[in-house]
Amino acid sequence: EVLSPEETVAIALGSINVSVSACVPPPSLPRLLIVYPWTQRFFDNFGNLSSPTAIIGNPKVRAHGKKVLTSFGEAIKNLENLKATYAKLSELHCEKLHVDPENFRLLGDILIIVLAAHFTKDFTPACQATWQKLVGVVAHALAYKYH
Ligand code: HEG
Repeated sequence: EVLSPEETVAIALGSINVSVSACVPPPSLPRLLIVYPWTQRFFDNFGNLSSPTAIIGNPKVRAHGKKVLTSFGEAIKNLENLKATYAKLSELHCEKLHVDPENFRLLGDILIIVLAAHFTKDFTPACQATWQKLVGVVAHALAYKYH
């Protein structure tokens, strides 16, 4: 899926009524690890992931979730040039981390759910539609260097 010029501008100007930084308080990475427990295997050096409480309280998970969201924020600033923006990260996730790109989609969907739970009725269907596209293009760009 491709973002229309209008959508690109809407995201870049922050005129859609949620922002990535605003969603840092309800984090999405712990949810990924809780809802899809097999994703925990990528983080086996992160310490205690033995229960939802442990995952939510784990400082390494928290720090990493922030890193991922910050990087996600980069996408919003570089919508015209996503493949180049994520080329290095795509290589890292493929060649070193061996993260199946399906997980990018799962994380994108989790992010949408977190946004919906947090912003409730402000997260309108139109707003969701734009975010679905955004997480789609990010997942696509991150999978670009896979072979
Ligand atoms: Mg990834 C490292 C971004 C999804 C597993 N991820 C990183 C890093 C960034 C990043 C910026 C740090 C790179 C570095 O240190 O140079 N990740 C990123 C984005 C997205 C994503 C933008 C999707 C939107 N990552 C993702 C998913 C998984 C995953 C779905 C696994 C289920 N990432 C992963 C692991 C590391 C990174 C295991 C290394 C963590 C570490 O050991 O510190």
